[in-house]
Amino acid sequence: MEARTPAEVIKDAVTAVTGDGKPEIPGKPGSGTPTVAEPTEPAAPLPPSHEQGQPDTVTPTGVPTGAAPEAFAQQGAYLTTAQGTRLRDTDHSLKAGPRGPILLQDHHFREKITHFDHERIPERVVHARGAGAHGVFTSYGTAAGLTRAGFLAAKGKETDVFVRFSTVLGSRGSADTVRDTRGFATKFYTDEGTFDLVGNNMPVFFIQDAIKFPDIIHAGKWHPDREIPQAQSAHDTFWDFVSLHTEAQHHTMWNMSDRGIPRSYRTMEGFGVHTFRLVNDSDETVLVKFHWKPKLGVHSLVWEEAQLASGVDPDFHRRDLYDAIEAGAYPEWELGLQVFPDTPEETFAGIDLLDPTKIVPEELAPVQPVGKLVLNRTPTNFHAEVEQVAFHLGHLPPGIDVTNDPLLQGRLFSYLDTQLTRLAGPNFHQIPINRPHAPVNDMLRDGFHQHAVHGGVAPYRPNSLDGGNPFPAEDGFVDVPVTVTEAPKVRDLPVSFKDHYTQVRLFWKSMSAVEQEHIIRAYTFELGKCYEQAIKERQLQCLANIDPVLCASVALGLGLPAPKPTIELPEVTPSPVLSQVGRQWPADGRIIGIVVDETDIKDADEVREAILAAGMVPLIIAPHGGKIDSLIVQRTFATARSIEFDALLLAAAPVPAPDAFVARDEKSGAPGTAGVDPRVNLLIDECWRHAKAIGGWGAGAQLLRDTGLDASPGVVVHDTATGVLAAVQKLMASHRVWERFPATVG
Ligand code: HDD
Repeated sequence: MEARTPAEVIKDAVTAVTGDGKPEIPGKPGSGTPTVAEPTEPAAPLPPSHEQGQPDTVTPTGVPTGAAPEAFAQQGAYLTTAQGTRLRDTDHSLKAGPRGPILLQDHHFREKITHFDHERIPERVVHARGAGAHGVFTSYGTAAGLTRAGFLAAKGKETDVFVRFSTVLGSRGSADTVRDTRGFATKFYTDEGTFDLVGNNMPVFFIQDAIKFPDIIHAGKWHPDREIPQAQSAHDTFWDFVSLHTEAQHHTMWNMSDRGIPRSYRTMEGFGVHTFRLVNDSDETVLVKFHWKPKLGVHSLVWEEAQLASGVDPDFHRRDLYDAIEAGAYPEWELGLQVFPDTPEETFAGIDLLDPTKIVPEELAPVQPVGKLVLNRTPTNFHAEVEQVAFHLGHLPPGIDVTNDPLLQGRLFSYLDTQLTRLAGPNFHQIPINRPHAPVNDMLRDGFHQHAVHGGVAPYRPNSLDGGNPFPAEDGFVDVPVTVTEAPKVRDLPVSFKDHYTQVRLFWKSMSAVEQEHIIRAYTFELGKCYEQAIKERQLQCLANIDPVLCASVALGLGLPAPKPTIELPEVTPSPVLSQVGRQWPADGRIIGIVVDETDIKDADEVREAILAAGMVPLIIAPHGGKIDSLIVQRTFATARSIEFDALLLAAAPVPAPDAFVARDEKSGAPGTAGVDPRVNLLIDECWRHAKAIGGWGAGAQLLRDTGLDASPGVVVHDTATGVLAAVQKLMASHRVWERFPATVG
């Protein structure tokens, strides 16, 4: 085929669309692009569709609200005002003549614009960026002896849930894959009242006392003068705070570890962080910590992937969650409990259970599974559900109570308080996503945005006018009568809270060599972004008190001397379960990219089917969109980027098309082969650097041989496509080809 210049190709393409190559005149027949006929008169008004009716007649979780059909969000087929008056025109404001000013009397214009002007609500003061989904929690019944909470006690009991995942520091529009803690907040709509488990993907917190929360958040968020950096802890005020408040060192180490950059919400653990108190039918109590264990295992991105994703696809985690649910690969977690005797000391194995900067290693107190969570439905309307969902640690059913953890105590105030501004008033519990699934008979009345039409005349107790209603319940919430020690009022914490380093060392010592290397690189990157020398030096001192190798390696990267520890480094017993390396996981829902081209689609369809049958997601990547034979192309070389794939298969070694808009830079994309499309070389290169399994057959296998990559660990060449897939699947069980580190960019 004769090569054409890009300008010629563009001209041809434009002519193909407009027919005559002339500029398009909107609405003028025959001038090029087809005009779309606007439907004006439906034969008969359409009944409200399922989606239209849903928000008002049932809660977003599917429970009827008892609302009359007149309360549907959208009714009929005709455009109306908010008052239901049908409209003829919504595209032109009412003017004094076609060239005149808009008239103040244009009530439709004013209603439309005023409502639009007020469409946004304040974003959350923290955890502003998030995504949510509906699901079901099924109890195993194994907690029956520990708690009277019905949703945990009864075996097989199903409870509707809504989960919201989030980052902490960034604004609503910030990127998903930044290095940060992730929120993991679950609303259980139990028959006995709503239970909110408002946790994170890390089991410890920065501070021990809630009174410091505004301070750590002011330090972690952007600098107040320029409002940068966005969604980053790599700046001076964050490191100033955590190096001065050394209780933050444990949480900071978790953030610098691979846990700070999860692969997906589906591959994160969740933790209730605090110790809670359970009470059973016999009024016996135990102390517990809540854990969510993902079915797919705990997996992370590598730092370069996280950075790429922030630009290539800032919605990376949100998209992954919704794509997985829509593909039927429902995310799953087991809820588990670490159970401790409820002793007056509130300690276990010498660990203060009220200190939210401490974990209890699972080797000392195993996590006992009590139920399963499956997320199986995406929201219908993001604002109505994900933005308006309101979590609160005080939403507790009978059988679950709080402890005196000073962070938890403060949170009990903050979550109710924040909704008053964010959701504009005290009636946020009536917003559909927040409506309990248990019958509500409170004595709360009136207030902004009151949706209920309360009957009766006596919202007080006791009363004789409303027949005594509502009545106190024998099986109501139990405030466990914990004895409060007689002690003077103080602004202080227990002495046991003063050890800020032992468990940080425990975490460091529990990491594999690869994970330790990632931690060193993360500290070096973040501190390298700070300007103040004094802050770097102070943080290095904290690292010296954790581990000399860690400190020396980061100091080397910063070009600063490594200080000596100021404390005696404690002996610690590592907790292997904290490491993400060395275990095998199911590959359900993982994504495999398959590179094909016109010449080599042999076997690609068969492999695609086999991937689907294994519960994974195949994505066909080709030089152009549309179809190649019967194979539907899902990504083109222009739209595919390696971050999306957990493994890469090559059915072909595509050469750049002669007329493609591809810079033919044969130096780029190493390791690669000259003559191969550079975007394919880049895919292979990134997948290799990020330690992903790579496989090829036919021309794909030859390409891997030509590059010499076939000798690398985790690169599979085979005669048959099915042979390649089987080997790649095996490799994916450990998530990454760990042997390929440390050659990888971390
Ligand atoms: Fe918080 C939101 C988790 C300490 C005050 N927090 C919020 C969310 C999560 C957490 C997941 C998002 C909820 C959602 O999706 O709507 N927060 C935690 C964890 C903590 C913690 C695991 C420590 C163990 N938080 C904490 C403290 C305070 C707050 C100590 C205040 C004293 N958190 C808030 C808040 C937010 C919030 C300001 C913002 C939006 C909201 O509550 O509803 O009230």
